[in-house]
Amino acid sequence: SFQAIEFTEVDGIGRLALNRPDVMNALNSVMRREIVKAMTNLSPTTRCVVLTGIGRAFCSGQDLTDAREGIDLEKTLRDEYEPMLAAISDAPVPVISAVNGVAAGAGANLALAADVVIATESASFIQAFTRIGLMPDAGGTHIVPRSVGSARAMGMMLFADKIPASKAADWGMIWEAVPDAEYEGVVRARAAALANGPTRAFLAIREAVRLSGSNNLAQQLQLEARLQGELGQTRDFHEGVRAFLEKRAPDFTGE
Ligand code: T3D
Repeated sequence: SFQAIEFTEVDGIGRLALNRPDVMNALNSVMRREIVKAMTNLSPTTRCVVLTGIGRAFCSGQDLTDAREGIDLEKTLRDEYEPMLAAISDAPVPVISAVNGVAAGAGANLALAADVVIATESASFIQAFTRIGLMPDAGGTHIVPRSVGSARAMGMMLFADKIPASKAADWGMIWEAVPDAEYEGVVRARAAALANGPTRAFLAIREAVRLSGSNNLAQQLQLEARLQGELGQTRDFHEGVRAFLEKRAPDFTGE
């Protein structure tokens, strides 16, 4: 069992909850290692993971009580942050970040590493790094300019402004901001949709969308042909077509 996270699974939906609520779920070494451990030991029945926070915050970023003068930030990023981010962004199943409250510093960028981000309207995102004399890390300088453009990325990173969830959604940094009263239900429905969906198609979409940033159109068309060729051999594709023709809901199994 875990100290700094909680992991549970119900109906194919894994729930990875950051669990240091007294410090707004600040990231320490134990939490980073446990995220990797949970994500690399998913059971074969898990078909979607929801990454969220316990208490009033999603995650406040690096635990600043661990960040004393002389700390080797490069080593921490390479040895602990990179594997953590890879565990989320290259997960074998789709990952939803369910942002229940403030997501600051590396906590914001951890949330953004998921396939889809759903936030409650009272949540917010803060590229807090310059407040302590650092630049954004944890993948933020890659993902944020691609989703919101460089003008907004630069503004939020230089000024470390708090971006409310609804603005983050308007800007295309996240998928949706949901009124607090509806948030739990929306997260549950979206997670169920992914857990009961064509997993391999979801992972192919992730790969293609990610590579679109560096491929030209001809390369992307080749990639689509290859990935779609693979999906055309899957049980879920055959089931999807059969279900359509039989006018019933498909029963996707992820195979
Ligand atoms: O080290 C490396 O390897 C480099 C990597 C760096 C990556 C980074 O993430 S750098 C950025 C680090 N994060 C921050 O700078 C954010 C710090 N936190 C805040 O700005 C605020 O706490 C929040 C905006 C997140 C929330 O504000 P608020 O007013 O709602 O809550 P609060 O009162 O500030 O926090 C509640 C408690 O959590 C408080 O403790 P207390 O007073 O009740 O004993 C606070 O100290 C603690 N806390 C919040 N964030 C952190 C933290 N403790 C340790 N580390 C934190 N990051």
